[in-house]
Amino acid sequence: MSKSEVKTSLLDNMIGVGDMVLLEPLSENSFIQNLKNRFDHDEIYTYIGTVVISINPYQSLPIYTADKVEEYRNRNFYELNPHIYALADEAYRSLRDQDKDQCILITGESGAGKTEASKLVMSYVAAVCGKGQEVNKVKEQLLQSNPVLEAFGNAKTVRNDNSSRFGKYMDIEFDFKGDPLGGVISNYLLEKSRVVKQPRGERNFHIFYQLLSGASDDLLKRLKLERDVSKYNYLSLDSAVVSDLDDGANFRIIMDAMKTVCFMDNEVQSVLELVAAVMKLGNIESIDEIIVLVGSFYWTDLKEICELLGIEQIVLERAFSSRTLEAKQEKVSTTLNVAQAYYARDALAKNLYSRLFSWLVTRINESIKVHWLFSKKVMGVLDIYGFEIFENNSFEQFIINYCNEKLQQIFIDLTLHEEQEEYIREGIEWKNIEYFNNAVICDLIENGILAMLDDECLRPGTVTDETFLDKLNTVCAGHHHFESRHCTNSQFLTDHTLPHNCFRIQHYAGKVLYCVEGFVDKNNDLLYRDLSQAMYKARHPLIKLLFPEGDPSKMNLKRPPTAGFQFRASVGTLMKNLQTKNPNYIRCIKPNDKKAARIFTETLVRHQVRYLGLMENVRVRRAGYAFRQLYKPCLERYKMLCQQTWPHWRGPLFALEKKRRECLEVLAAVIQKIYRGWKQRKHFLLMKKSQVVVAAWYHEQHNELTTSHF
Ligand code: AOV
Ligand code: MG
Repeated sequence: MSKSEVKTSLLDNMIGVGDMVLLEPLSENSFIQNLKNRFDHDEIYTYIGTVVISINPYQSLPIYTADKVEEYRNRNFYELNPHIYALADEAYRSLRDQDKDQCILITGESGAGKTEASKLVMSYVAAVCGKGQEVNKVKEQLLQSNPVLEAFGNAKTVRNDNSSRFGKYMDIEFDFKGDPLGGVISNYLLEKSRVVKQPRGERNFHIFYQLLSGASDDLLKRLKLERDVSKYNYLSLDSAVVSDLDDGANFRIIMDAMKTVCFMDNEVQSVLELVAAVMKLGNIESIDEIIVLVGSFYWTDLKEICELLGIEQIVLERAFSSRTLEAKQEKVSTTLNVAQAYYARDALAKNLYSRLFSWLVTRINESIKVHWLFSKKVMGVLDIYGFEIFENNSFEQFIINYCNEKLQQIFIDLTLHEEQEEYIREGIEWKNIEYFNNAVICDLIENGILAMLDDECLRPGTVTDETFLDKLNTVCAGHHHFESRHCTNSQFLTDHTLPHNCFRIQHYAGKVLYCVEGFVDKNNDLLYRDLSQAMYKARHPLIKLLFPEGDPSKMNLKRPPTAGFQFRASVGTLMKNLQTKNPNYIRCIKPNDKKAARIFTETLVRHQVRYLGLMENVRVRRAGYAFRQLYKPCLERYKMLCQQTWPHWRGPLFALEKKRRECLEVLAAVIQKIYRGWKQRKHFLLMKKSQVVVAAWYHEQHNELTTSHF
């Protein structure tokens, strides 16, 4: 069969080309046209081999029904229309049947559909894996952890009405039969600055609005809250109502979800008390313009916070108005000025909320933990905050974009670099395909900027954002991906329009201008000891737990590692963890900047296709071998097809009809080849893309042989 015949048959019932590997001719334009053609027909998924490209439809499509789940269940990857379910099914089956730990890596910029994709994968796996009362309970808990964490960790941004403001990695653990046992969630740096201030057009975390809108009058009264959003300084007003979000209904969903995840009633109450306290903290204002004196705060809110948290009012008032410094074992108390008092108030609100968030993750983990130890298989699902460029970018965007660089690095490493290296190792003739390796940017951030920031933060003496930028200018001078007003590189022309307090990084996904204001402070992430001690003195059990460093007996504890250091370490651990698993990629693309259905902005998509390295991905895939398997399992599986490997062999299978027989004969020849080649090469590289297509086509026609039979 000729290649063109194969293609025609595949295209018969498919819009455009389902697998970019088969796209003829291949160019960036034809690639984008194919995506557009499919998107226009509501085909949002397209493959590059086993990588799934997913374009956000911004509308609910009828493609996630129970019937669809059944359609994709136990079917081979290339058999049906491209779908995220096919990837989920493949990953699940290879975990269950081949004992390979899997990870699902979902990438794409903010609003591209990562979080939705992660939920689709999880719900698909939950639908197809084992049943039974115990198993169903585990599944429910795993699934219901999502709405809880989204309520506390997501917010409306200009890019996405439900933007993840934290990174999440969830390991789902299965037993040998493939039934889920439980899981573990890791969270990465919550964007806590949002608690006290949001950019124009954005909101605080969902839970604040949900609570005010959905709580009963009685509950609000107990929490000493008023329903009116405008009463709270920390809650933005201009975008308090988001058209697609029903905060009230969502509040009830979250409360139910917390029950499913086994939060006790008193725990839920404690959590809501802390949320209320954070909201009210924003309302504490100094009535004295110059110096904060005890008793000079607006009284009601402070009093109510103290009642909610079980803190003596005088203790909190003192902590907001003075600071104890220790020098040479002597304690000196200084009075805070108004700016310092506001700073202390905001620092407390941010810390309270982010610690509450981490506690929620820990608490959920307790519920979904696997209690008994035996061999288990793991599927990890990674859903982080996507690459973002805002009008004003600060430390948070820097961290978020760094995380995205690392993920892009894994993709490059495994699909472009490692793939090509493997061919070379196997002694296969290979023409190298060029691609941009962002390792150089990861290095700039890790060993340049973050390392320098830590040096500054730990240095004695006066340290400011400006001294940090000065140092950066010296250390990063000449780096191709770094630029600031006082430091240019050979790639960019000197840009005198750059503000003095900024630096610019040429990321894999575009140039981002970061303002250094707040970098040192956010990296230090320190809370005045007076505040942590005040919190520790609270009678509220949860709040005491959240501020262990306030314990007077732990006064001499070393300072905690900086935020940058911790983030870098946890991302490093995550990357190592991911590399031990079999990766499955979902590359999410955002079709337009309007959050609107049916609009495909070509320039926007082209930009993403470029920086995601999708063209290089197709080229490597096309030139390479789509299927490979180690000799041993392959021989084991097919030894009965040929005389040399199977003593009971009784000749070719004449009873079969012609096409099927031909196919098996091809396989038999291949098995002979493997047998002869045994021990000469580590891997057996079996099929070029055209042959895989034959197999896939063959399946469609005869419902028989497909690539995954190998
Ligand atoms: P993100 O996770 O990639 O952004 P989301 O998964 O939150 O993006 O998607 C943004 C919005 O797009 C969702 O709230 C849905 O309204 C819509 N959407 C995404 N995928 C689908 C789909 N498959 N079907 C229907 N609607 C969809 V961020 O967390 O901001 O990086 O940080
Ligand atoms: Mg998200």
